[in-house]
Amino acid sequence: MSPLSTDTIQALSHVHAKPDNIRFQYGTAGFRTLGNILDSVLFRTGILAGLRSKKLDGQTIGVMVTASHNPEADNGVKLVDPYGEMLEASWEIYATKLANAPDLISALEDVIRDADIDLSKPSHVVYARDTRPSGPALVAALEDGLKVLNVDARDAGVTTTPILHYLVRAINTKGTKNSYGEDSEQGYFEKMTNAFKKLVAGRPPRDSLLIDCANGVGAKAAVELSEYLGDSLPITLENTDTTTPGVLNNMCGADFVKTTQKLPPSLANKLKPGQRGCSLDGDADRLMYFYLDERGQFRMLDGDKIATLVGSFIGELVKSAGLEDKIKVGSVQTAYANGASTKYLSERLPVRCVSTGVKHLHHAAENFDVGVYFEANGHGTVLFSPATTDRLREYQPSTPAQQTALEHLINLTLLINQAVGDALSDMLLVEVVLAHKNYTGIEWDSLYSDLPNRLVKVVVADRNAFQTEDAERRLVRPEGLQARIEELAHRYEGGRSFVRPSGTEDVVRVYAEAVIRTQADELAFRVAGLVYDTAGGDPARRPKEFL
Ligand code: NG1
Ligand code: ZN
Repeated sequence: MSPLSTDTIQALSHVHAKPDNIRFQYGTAGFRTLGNILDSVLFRTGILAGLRSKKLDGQTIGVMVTASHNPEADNGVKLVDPYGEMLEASWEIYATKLANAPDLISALEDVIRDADIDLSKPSHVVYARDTRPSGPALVAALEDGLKVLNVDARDAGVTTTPILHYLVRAINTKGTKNSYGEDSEQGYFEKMTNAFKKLVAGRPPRDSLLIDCANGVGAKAAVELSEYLGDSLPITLENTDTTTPGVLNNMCGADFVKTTQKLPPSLANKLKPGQRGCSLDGDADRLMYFYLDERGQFRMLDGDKIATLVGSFIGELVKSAGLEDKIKVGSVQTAYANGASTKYLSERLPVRCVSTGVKHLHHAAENFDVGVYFEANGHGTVLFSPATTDRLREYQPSTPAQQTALEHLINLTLLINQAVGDALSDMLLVEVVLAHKNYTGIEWDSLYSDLPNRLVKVVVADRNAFQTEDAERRLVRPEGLQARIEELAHRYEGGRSFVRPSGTEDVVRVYAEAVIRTQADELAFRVAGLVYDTAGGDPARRPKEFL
């Protein structure tokens, strides 16, 4: 085992000094906070990525520098494991430990010992960043970290989170039976658009889809995508400004649409009634659809609507292919899924509820032959198990109709980015289903009616005082609070409310839904008030709506 080059580490960790009095935490989305305090974290994450690759015998690890849908001044970093999945949970602890260590060298020695890492192994890392202004400096700090272990590193430049995940998986599966595709952006776009073109071949031409790119990196990817799509799907790109300071995710993008349940003002005179529109988030892994109805009212088609559309379509294809006894399609949601979507899906597929966070959804989806998972906020994908992919490849259909359905299923395995939720791939998937069903947004929306709902944030002294069970649907701490929430929820028709601490922000989130809009709002604010009071908030700062 070659020793650590402690002199280099000392020198560089001096350059990338850790700020005092800040505690960093590798959470569900990696490290995420203000971009201007992350320099030391990026340097240390570079070293960690090298160690992770050595631990995995030199397989390529991904590093993505992004703060997704968060404000432009924020930034973050997360590691991607070899098949494009999230970093293994036990390593999140190492990440946090290294980021906070006063003595980096001794912390590194601990990690190396604890994880039993052989430093003489090779290490490979591929990294990318979104369009945030703090990105270049943070990438430079990351590169210094990568130098410490002489990592063989590849800069994937400015690209989307899902493309980085795709690259990681493509690099690590190159030349194997499970080869995921060419390890380049071109490979990504060709794979996806070739499958899309086959899936929509012979369908009537679609009217133009308007894409809100959140003024982020999705704009760059969408421009490229449109070239590969040619006339197979007409698209119009909006909010593509990646250079004006302050515009990223500002009053636009998937998170704005989901949290405000409104059309981004910049699209007001652009989206025609009945036209399909969609919003990406700042790193293009979330997708929200919407349209304006005949009265000009905004109608949102969120992750739940996508899950129901896609889940039932794939279920039908499996049936048409004559494979329903061999391939079980299931769906995974979180407690944030609209109750109406859960009802709709449960009548068609097995549905599981898991804790918030992509890794929980992803793992649960792996337990189905085909697992459809989407968070209500528009992050999700579909996983085909390796056995299912083999089965599709080997299956001999007995009728032309079965043959057609089989080909569609195989093309879906190529269209869908199975490494991670991918707004562009999900968007093409939605477009395929709409083309097959000959649906506009209106028909899609009419499959079921969302229960009105409201999500509220509450700032409390210590969010760790809130502990949950049953996939976060019930609070076990603070004691007694759950019973009071239920007591409130029972007063409203279709009332449901739950409370959990956020994994990405220092807040507690309150969700409520009910049959009537005003009641959903009232329930949310009453529960929020309850949380605020129970958690000992300062009465002077108790938000007015809670009263
Ligand atoms: P937290 O902050 O733990 O609620 C948020 C989203 C998650 C997930 C993560 C990662 C909601 C209510 N929560 O988590 O769904 O996307 O961010 O980005 O949307
Ligand atoms: Zn994102």
